[in-house]
Amino acid sequence: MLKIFCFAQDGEALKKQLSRSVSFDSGVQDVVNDILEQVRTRGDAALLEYTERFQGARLNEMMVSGEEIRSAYEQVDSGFLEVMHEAYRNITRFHQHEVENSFFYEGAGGVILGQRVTPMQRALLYVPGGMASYPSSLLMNAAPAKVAGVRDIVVTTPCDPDGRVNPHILAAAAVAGIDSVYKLGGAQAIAAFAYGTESIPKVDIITGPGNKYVALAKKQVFGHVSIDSIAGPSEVVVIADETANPDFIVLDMFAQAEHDADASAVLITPSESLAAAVRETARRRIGSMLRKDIIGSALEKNGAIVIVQSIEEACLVSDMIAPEHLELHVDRPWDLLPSINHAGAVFIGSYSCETVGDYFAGPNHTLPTNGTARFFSPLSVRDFVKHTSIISYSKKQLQECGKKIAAFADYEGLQAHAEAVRVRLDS
Ligand code: HSO
Ligand code: ZN
Repeated sequence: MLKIFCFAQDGEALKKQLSRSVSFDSGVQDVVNDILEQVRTRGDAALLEYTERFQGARLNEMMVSGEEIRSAYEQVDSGFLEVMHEAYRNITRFHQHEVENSFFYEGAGGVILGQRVTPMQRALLYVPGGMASYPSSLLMNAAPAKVAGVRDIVVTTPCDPDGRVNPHILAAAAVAGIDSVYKLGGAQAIAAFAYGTESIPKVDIITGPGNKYVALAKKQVFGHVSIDSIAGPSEVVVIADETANPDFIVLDMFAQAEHDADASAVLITPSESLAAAVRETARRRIGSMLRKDIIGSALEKNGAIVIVQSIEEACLVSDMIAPEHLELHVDRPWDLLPSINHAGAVFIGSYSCETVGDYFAGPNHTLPTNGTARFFSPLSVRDFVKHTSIISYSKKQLQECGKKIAAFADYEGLQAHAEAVRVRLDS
């Protein structure tokens, strides 16, 4: 199930094992384009037709009532509510550190320049249905939007054929203080909130994971609205030395693999004995896992143990992968940090397991996947704000530099630009 590769000798085979294509096939493209176009032009009517076709639900009301949210909150286990509240506080606190201030300063000649940071007004948080319907993702999407100051935060998640929504998701919405929850899913939901319909006001940003239809729809509406990054199958890399605990490593690899059969989990180590122990432990433990089929196929397709010559080489290999999650199970984990350039989140030491970050620690669990940690960042407050430049010149200040600015415009052959300055110099 977990193949062992030697980095120096099996480079090509390893590359093949770890290469992951995320292209959308043209069938999916056509379906999504059609849905986007229908909802854009026919609004609610198309939205409700698709909801009936894909979710099997005939909706009279697209929103979950306040009463349903309250009763879900009361119905779920109190221990679950407590841990969600505590996690939400941790996530909020982390995101408060990201808040960016507006700035103003005096430029040459006393002109005033600056940048205002203001929140987007309306955000949609998409929460998938089915196996990947995670209350934790709702909390992770809600906290940075709230901290950014977004006024209207709405959630949408597909309902079942009876029009019911997962109560754990509703309880998470209540924990995050969100009372607008829609029962819509799929590309049709993305279209409705990106373009607006008779009953759904357009939003400014759409975030949250979804299946390939949702992902492609988000990609297509980008520009019309803002979006977070497109989530691909998720991945973990573990760098470990001979001091590491094979049980910890195996369960962390399984934790990533149980998300879906396209997930990937890779151990990189200079220790051959650790490699053998991890492979053996994985073999022994997989039979007891509830999601053993998913874990087995993820590890078969996208799992690997890579033997390297040194921990330094392990960091290089990890940087080549640019993983979403990187765990450091080594004797002096902080020492490796300067050698890591590309990773969505780094988990320092063998007790900082990914599960802690997925649910509780505070940093966002929406992370760049599929090698995009080279240029993308975790979901943050920055995604929910925008920047406005401020420029203030007095008449005297313009007179001091107006001539050369007009000349600049002349060089570009833009007469009106030049005259717009000169008319003020003469006034
Ligand atoms: N590991 C996922 C997030 C998650 N895990 C949600 C459990 N629930 C992101 O890669
Ligand atoms: Zn997870």
